[in-house]
Formats: sequence, C-alpha cells, structure tokens
Amino acid sequence: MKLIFATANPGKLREAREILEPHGFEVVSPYDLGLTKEQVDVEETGKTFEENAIIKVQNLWQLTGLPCFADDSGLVVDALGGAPGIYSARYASLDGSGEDHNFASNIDKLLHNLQGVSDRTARFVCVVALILPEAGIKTFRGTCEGRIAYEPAGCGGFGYDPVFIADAYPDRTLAEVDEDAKNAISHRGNALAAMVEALNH
Ligand code: ITT
Repeated sequence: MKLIFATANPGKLREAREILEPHGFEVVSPYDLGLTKEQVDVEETGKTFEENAIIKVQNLWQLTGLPCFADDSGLVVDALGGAPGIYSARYASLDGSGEDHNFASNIDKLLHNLQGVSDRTARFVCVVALILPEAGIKTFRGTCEGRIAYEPAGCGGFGYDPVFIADAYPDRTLAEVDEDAKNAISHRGNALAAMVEALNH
C-alpha cells in the first residue's frame, strides 16, 4: 500500500521509510507527485502536536485525495516548562537568534537556556495523523524519554539528536546510535508502529 507522507523534512522521510517499508508500506514524498514546497509546507497554527499533525495531513489530503499521513513532533524539556515543544523547528527563530529549521542554532539556544541547570530530563514526542479514504482521521502518539547532554556529539539523525540521550542508550546521544537502533525506540518509531497496527486491523 502506498502512503503519502506530508513532510518537507528529509530526516523524517528517511526514518519513516525505514520503519514502514519492512511492513509492506511504500512511503511516497509529496514532491514525487509533483507538489511544491509551498503547497506542502502549510502554516502550523495549532496549539498541540495533534492539531498541527491534523493541519498537515488535511492539507495533503485536500491536494491529493490519496491515503496520507503527517508527523508533528518535537522536544519537551521539563526544566524549560515543556519548551521548545511544538516550536522545536522554529525555536531559535522565535527570538531571532537563528532561522527556522536551523538545527545548529536551535541546539545552541537550547544549551544556552539550560546553562547551570542540573535537571536535564526531556522527551521527544511525535504525533502521526493518518487519513484513509472513507475512514476519517486517526492520530497515534509516541514518546521517547531521555535527557539533554551538556554538549553535542555525533552526526547521525537530525534536529536535536546530537544533544538527546535516550534512556534506552544512556551512554551516547541519539546522533551516535545507528538509524535502526534509533527507530526501534524513538517517538517516531513508536507512533508509526501504532499506525501500522491500526492499518493491519
Ligand atoms: P514537517 O512539518 O515538514 O514534517 P518539520 O521539521 O517542520 O517538518 P515539525 O514542525 O514537526 O516538523 O518539527 C519537528 C522538529 O522537532 C524538527 O525540526 C526537529 O527540530 C525536532 N525533532 C523531531 N523529531 C526529531 C528527532 O527524531 N530527532 C531530533 N529532532 C527531532
């Protein structure tokens, strides 16, 4: 079965393919259908991961009418009151210290805001929203518990992976584990596993 993934983030696309293809799902990028970044990159005006995932998937559904899903995800840091949360991709751009989706500026801001803070507990959250013709919208939530490192390490993954130490791999950052190992325990891996379960029933 083909599923269109409403994302402009190549890291998410790569991970979703690795997670879903072994289960027999072909993950298609909207760009492969000839859609443009302007069409795909809809404004995320929601106040929750769920709302934003639904905004993204409904936009793609209106454009294609094909089975599709979207992912809204981010990093929730306890000592920062849950920030950057749904603003994870835009964290540094909120105060002009970097551009949208600039992973290095986002990490710099995060480490700066946690200077001198010993409570480093955090989690990644991912909400996947799925639309199948005549089946409405379903959402699936996955989390990955961990803590924020004191400095970046590793070059795998994307986003905040170089400063996130998952509880499942306590001696290295997620950017230092291989992709299969990340997908086996990640927020996205968990949310997509729940989606697979629903699709198979
Ligand atoms: P799309 O909306 O086009 O899918 P996006 O990157 O804008 O791409 P989000 O609005 O959901 O997606 O923001 C997710 C951000 O959260 C992402 O840019 C990273 O900064 C962070 N993030 C999410 N999952 C992550 C992961 O697995 N590893 C590291 N950082 C992650």
